[in-house]
Formats: sequence, C-alpha cells, structure tokens
Amino acid sequence: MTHALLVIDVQNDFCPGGALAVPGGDEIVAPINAMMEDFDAVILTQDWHPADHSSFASRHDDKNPFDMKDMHYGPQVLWPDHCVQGTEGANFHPDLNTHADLVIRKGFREGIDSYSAFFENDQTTPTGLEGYLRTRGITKLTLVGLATDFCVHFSAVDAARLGFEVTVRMDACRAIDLDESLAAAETAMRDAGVTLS
Ligand code: VGL
Ligand code: ZN
Repeated sequence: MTHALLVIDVQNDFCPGGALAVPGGDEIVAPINAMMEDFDAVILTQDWHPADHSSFASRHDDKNPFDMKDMHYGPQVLWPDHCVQGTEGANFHPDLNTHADLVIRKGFREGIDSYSAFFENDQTTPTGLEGYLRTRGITKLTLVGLATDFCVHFSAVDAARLGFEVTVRMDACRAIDLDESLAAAETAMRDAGVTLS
C-alpha cells in the first residue's frame, strides 16, 4: 500500500490578502507541512490560469464575481481574477514546504475550468494525475488544502470514483462557502465514499 498526501492549491491568492482569499487559508500551512513526513509521496496542485481565463467574471461584460454562467460544459461560478500563471498570487504560500514529488497544474486552458486535480470541469478531460498515481502504485490518498468546497471536494469525489481509498483531513482544509456549498460538498464527498476526518 502506497499512501500519498495530495495538497490542493495552497497558493497566495487563496490566502488572506489574496484575490480569492479563503478565510483562514493560511492557518493550514503549518499543519500540512507537519503531516508531509507521514506519507510515501507528497503531491501539490496549483491552480494555474491564463490571464484571460473564461472562469474570470472580468471576461464577461454582464457578470460580477460569484455570479453563475452556463458554459458549454455546464454551469460555472465566475471568480475574481486569480492564480494567473507566473504571478505572485499563483505562487505557493511562502511557508508551504514545496519539496514535493510532483506539482500538477490545472485550469490552464482558457475555455474550461478545472476544480478537480483529476478531470477538468467537463468531467472527462484528464489532467494526467490518475496515470501518475497508478504507475507509482499509489492506492491511498489523503487530501488537504483549499478550498474544501471546490477543488478539494471535486478532487476527492473523482479520486473515490476512480477507486482510490480517500480521506479528507477537514482540519487541514478551509472553505469558501458560497450558498451552503460547504454542506453540499460534505454530503457529496460522503456519498462518494470519501472518509472525512
Ligand atoms: C478554486 C475557485 C476557483 C479552489 C480554484 O482551489 O478551490 N476555487 N479556482
Ligand atoms: Zn481557479
């Protein structure tokens, strides 16, 4: 059994002072660093958007941040501009231990968002992470990071559907919580067979 820690999007823009700050986002950095030595592999994800990404409300004349928009792949929340490739906001939190085995970037295609570390928001375009995990013999995943109700949620559900044994350490996650999205995410993760601890 090979057990990996999957650290989701612990980036400046999701921490206090960032463009899409998650309340308490920086509080999880030290606990995540402390957990790393307990795992066989550590994988970081990085939200990594082009400056004109279609998930940005600024791209749509009639929209504000946190409005919804029907995209060709389904409904999408529109966000403040965040995690633009190569910017300080896209960098990992400066205190995060980045001595990881792999960094996987997602959301890099202009026309589609990717909450999950496994599939883009069309739920079919793979990021390549599944193949990496399988070829390394990783069967067990523990997820931590930001945000609980978006990228952690979708990554955990996809991982469970792919047959990995998945735990989310809720104490090492923080949520955006739009319109009860945290409660909905907890239900969806439990229904998918994810252990919340
Ligand atoms: C995320 C909204 C937009 C996340 C990323 O990491 O949860 N949320 N992009
Ligand atoms: Zn994003």
